[in-house]
Amino acid sequence: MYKLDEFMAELERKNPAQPEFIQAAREVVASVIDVVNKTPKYLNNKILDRIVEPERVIQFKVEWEDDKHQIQVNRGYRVQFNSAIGPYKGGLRFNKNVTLGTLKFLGFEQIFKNSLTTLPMGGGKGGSDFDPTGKSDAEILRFCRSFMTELQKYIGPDTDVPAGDLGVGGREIGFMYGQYKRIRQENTGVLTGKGQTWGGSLIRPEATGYGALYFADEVLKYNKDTLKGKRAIVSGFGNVAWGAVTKAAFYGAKVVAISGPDGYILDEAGVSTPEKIAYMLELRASNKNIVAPYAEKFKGAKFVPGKKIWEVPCEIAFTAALQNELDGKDAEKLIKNGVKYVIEVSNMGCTPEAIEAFQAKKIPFAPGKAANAGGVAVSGLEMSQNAEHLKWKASEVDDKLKTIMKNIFDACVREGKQKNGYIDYVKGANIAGFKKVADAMCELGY
Ligand code: 2IT
Repeated sequence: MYKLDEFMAELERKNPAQPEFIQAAREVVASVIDVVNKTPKYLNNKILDRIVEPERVIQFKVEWEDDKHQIQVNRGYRVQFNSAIGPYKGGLRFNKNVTLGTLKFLGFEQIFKNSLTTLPMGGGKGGSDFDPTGKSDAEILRFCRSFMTELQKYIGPDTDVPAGDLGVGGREIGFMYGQYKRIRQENTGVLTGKGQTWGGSLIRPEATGYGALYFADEVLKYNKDTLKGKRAIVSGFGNVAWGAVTKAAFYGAKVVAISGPDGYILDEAGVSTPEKIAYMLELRASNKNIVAPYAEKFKGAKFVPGKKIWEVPCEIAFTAALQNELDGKDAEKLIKNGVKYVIEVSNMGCTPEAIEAFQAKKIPFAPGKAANAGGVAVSGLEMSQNAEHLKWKASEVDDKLKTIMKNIFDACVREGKQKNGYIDYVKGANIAGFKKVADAMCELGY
């Protein structure tokens, strides 16, 4: 029999200075421990001990030359966490705060998220402590080339298929895919999130944000409610926030705030016009990592420097920036201001204290590994298209994405419904994602 505190103490001892990984692991283990303890095959297979250990961790040196002809050194990683149900799949994050612990948390989350999509994908994550802020395109190109020169040794279309994450978008995927092709002479789907003329899937850029809104739509419908007319806020202003704002506008919800590391934008008229939504992409492409210019461009919008977006009253809050961006205090503010639904679109966007606060008030809370799975799901569809050397229509991909998000929602309800009728989406997502991977691991032997 497993005991939560004992198991976690040992995991912490083995993984010192990796608090994000420990946080992600504790949440999953706490959700599944009763199921594990009641299932002899999981106990006999030592399934928890085995699932928290990455199959492989690769760390490498990335040397590149900046525009001043100075040599720069960064660290690159790929965490190949679990391949029980398919090739490792998960993004690459370029951010100055990236450590091995960050990528282990992301890789661990990815195992269960990918399992939830119903597609055959294992879990992995990679990246670098490279900081794209303020870099020129030429510097980004040289970094990406050097990064892929090493990474290409460890990946392949049926082995490990990276994609984008924070700091890695279409431009970076292009530079890395170009180098992969140069070295390996292969036009295979070794990365996803590719450009539309060289193997990318339609809807992939929008997929994470769209998927999150499809999920939110299901949550609201389940509560006999509708997105139409709802006042919403979306943290972040990157690719994911952009997709979420676009689809929120489609459903008739009014997004009144977005945010960046410099503060947040309050736009009571709504961030929902095509011009404003397009401007989010421009802001991101500038490499400056700030939202302040939005308020200069659009009259009536206000920039609030240095403050967190969660003080803005709203009915639906979407996290679409970073892990632990919404803590217990933020949750109290949102609750006081009458928040009705919280949809985590960033990976582990909420601290355990925040989740506890929402759940204590019976506010529906959708965790990232369920709500943001649309991104990796369409990555999986991109792999399918690449494997059959075809490209599907946008409507075909979008329909499949919608079906996948509905399936994830149903799985959460099935595994997460409490006696009082409240849906614990955290537990539901963790149990449903876990079972498939654990069963596969049992069947594959050790
Ligand atoms: O967090 C994520 O699911 C991603 N960054 C997307 C991963 C992918 O392989 O598309």
